[in-house]
Amino acid sequence: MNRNKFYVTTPIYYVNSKPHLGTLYSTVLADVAARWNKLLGKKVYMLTGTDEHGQKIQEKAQELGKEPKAFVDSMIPEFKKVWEMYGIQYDRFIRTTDADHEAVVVYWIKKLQEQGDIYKSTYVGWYCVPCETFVNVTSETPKNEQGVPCCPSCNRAMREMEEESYFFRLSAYEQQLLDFYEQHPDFIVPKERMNEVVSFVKSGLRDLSISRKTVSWGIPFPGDPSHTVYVWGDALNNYISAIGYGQNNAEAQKNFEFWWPADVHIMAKDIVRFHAVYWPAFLIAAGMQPPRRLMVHGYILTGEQKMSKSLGNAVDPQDLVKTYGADAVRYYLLRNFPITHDGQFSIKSLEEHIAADLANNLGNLLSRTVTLALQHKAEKLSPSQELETATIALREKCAEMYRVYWEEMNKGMFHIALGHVWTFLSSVNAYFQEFKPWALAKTDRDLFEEVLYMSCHSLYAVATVLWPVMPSKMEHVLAVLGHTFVLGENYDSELRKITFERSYQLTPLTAPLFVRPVPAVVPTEPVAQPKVDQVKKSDESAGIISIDDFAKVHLHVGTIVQCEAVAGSDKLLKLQVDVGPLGMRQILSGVAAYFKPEDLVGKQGVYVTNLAPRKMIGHDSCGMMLFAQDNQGNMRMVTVGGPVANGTRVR
Ligand code: ME8
Repeated sequence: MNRNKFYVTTPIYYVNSKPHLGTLYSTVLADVAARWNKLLGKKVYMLTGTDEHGQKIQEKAQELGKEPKAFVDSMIPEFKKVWEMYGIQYDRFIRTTDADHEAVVVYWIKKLQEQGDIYKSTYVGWYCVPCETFVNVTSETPKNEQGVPCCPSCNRAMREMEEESYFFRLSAYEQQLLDFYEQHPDFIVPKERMNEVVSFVKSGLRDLSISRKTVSWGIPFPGDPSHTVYVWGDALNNYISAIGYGQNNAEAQKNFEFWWPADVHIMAKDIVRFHAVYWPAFLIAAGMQPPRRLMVHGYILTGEQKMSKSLGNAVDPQDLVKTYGADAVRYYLLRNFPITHDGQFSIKSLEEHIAADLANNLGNLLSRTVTLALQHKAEKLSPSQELETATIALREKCAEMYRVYWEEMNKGMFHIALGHVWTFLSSVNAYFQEFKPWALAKTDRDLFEEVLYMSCHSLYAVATVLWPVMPSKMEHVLAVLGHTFVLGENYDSELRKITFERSYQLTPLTAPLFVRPVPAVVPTEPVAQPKVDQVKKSDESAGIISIDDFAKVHLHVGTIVQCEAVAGSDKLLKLQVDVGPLGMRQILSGVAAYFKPEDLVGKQGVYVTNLAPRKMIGHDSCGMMLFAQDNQGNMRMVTVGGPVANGTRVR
């Protein structure tokens, strides 16, 4: 296995409408993974593109009175524009109407035909046009008011079909798929998705229809041009056609052998079955290895619904970039949405992250350091020989931050990786505050320079590790510290070292790194007010309460997606908790003596969500996390017996 290459893909998006925040999310995840691997010194190939054939696109073009090809051509600039705005560095933008891709699909089908994996029959059943999928209707399938079965994935009414079709012998690959899953238990992240896939395959695979007779907008089916290739049979092959599969030339073949198998296909859970069942079966049938990993992320929700083009609740990334800038939105997407869970988008939480994490914790540290150094003619900072214990400890924390960041980034757990960076930044801010370099400037020049040096060292490490997430802002931070960011430098081995090696040549900051947004007037999530107790008064003297009294307390399950120490307090931890439909909550909890922030990140706990918000040393706390402490002082978080959706009420 070539560990020095990294091939990452996004889904190829349908072009029935322009990109929205959900499609941007997958694309940013892929870009961050690609840049992270570049930072580690690997050869990287990132693929994105568009899925342009099929019934859905054909009908959309008809609706607009356009020829399908003219319609799809008209949509491409929209995608490329948004990816450029967000600094997406793809190596190829593949379109399923590209000639080399079409040729590969034809080659692949012919190969399957020759080996007897394709036969002609009739498809009788239901089809979901928005998902471009055949659905096996059972008694469990939901129906609309007219009694028409609805798609289990998107919930829209399906169409009944009876159509001659070519079938791929998917059922013949059932055992090989099960063997593959068993040998590759990490094939799908998160693991729960893997269990769903395995039980789907175990329940028995039916052969898959791979042609459509009534859809003319597609690749003509080899040997029978009255059919076109089913859009998923066409689209999935983009991952191999883009890198030279099936071409009759040595260079393309070499290229394919170098990059395949893909290291990670990124997607949301809506299209897992296509990637985890059909795609590996197609590949195994044609004699290729399945991809190494599927990274399946959650949905960005608006309210409680999946954000989607067709539901009309989509946020336009072009609007966000104008107000907040690309890097801040990229950061928000990675930090606010735990990759394995659904998460709600809100302008309020976007602005809170920009203000607290970017403008305050990071931007202020940079501007305080640089301003103070330049004010006191310390524009060149070099490592001191003898160091304070606190400096040595912080330097070690810096290397430790990199170690855990590295691990989480390689697992694709970007939100957790970022949590570690901000925990470290809190320590740097606390160190800065403790040593008060503005006072030291007059009393102890050596220590003053040591503190500023340590701060630059930390900012250098932070900016380098954050480059994949916020490339343009972090290159700027590095430039202010006197370093030109160039890929190819051995940042990985440098960041692993604990020693001080660099000198920093500071230049003035001409503007704040991140502008704190003027808070949008968005009401906080409405929390239903408890009804006035109209039932008989409970026996308060005995401590007995009625069920209605209990119902006044709203308890919900939530996942801690960030946790950090609170500067100036040794008791408090500041938690950002994903409470599902109730949104992200900032909750302060007095348990710093018992837990390190990283112990809590990613854990599900139980929270009182209707406590009146209160301020604790300048920070808002909107809820209370429940803990249990015994007489020996053991402190444990209150949690649920197994994972449940965030926002689930505890009763
Ligand atoms: O399915 N939250 O294309 P598509 C998070 N053409 N991610 C979201 C999202 C949301 N609300 N909405 C969309 C297709 N996505 C096929 C793919 S691949 C060979 C063919 C992202 O335009 C997410 O990655 O419907 C999801 O899987 C994908 O867009 C679906 O894009």
